[in-house]
Amino acid sequence: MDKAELLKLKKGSAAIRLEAVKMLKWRRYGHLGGAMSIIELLSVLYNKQMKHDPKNPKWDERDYVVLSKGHAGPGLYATLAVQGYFDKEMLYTLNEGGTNLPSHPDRTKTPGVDATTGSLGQGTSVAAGLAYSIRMEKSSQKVYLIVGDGELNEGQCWEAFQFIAHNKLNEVIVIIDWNKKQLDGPIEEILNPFCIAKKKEAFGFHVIECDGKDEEAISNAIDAAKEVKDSAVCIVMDTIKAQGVPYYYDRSDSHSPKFGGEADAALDAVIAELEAFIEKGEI
Ligand SMILES: Cc1ncc(C[n+]2csc(CCOP(=O)(O)OP(=O)(O)O)c2C)c(N)n1
Ligand SMILES: [Mg+2]
Repeated sequence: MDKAELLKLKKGSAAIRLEAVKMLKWRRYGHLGGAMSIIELLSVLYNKQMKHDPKNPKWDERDYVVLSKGHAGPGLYATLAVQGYFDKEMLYTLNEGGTNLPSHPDRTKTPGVDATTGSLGQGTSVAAGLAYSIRMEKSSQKVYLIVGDGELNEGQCWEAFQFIAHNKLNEVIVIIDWNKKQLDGPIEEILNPFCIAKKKEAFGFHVIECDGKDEEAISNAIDAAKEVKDSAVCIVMDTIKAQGVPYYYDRSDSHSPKFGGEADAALDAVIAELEAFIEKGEI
């Protein structure tokens, strides 16, 4: 990837993170940790890898994102606003009564949202069904299924994965956000999923591992996933919960903090840094 393209993707990540952090700080609470760990992925998907059209969200040939870890909705909303699916001002209705931006995505409310998610596990079956219909229609569309590592505790995920693998449904690229934490602690302590990559391999997937902090690595992993023709494919993406907001890296409330005081100061520092990078950042 050349430097100009990488800079575009990094500024794309910064623009999404900026809007998401500003929105969550304004709301005074929300799912920061899991939204932040997929920002680089969302930048790569919407700025480079996906076929989509913000002016025509229902375009027949679009690729689909299924955000199965639906609590990361604010990350997706910030992405869609930056892309122009709707005005950025709408971000400041997050979670309000009657909003089109409920905390978890709803396909009947938000332009650009193709799957209603939030009950963990269910998005994996939705994505399997979408991929199967793409296969039946002989379409070239793709489904990008984003699953949390804690979410893997849901048995439904493994039922859907088995279906995807059995049918060699590479129309869906399964992406696991391996941020090593779930709601109330490290995944290994709450309910250990053991080695996710080995487990996915045992389930019949071609597994690609990548650094989820690095846009180039993510994009290369997706390129490699698109080349897999004879089996299901899964990317295990190594990330940090609350990625890009270091104040939360070691805090136990990183999943869904309440803001104010010291936390606001930390968010303000991140906002200032992101704004400066977007304006005149180099790599
Ligand atoms: C079926 C179901 N059970 C419980 C919850 C509550 N819940 C929301 S997020 C979460 C933890 C998810 O962890 P992980 O998938 O690792 O998310 P991330 O670290 O990416 O935020 C839980 C238990 C839920 N949304 N759905
Ligand atoms: Mg997690």
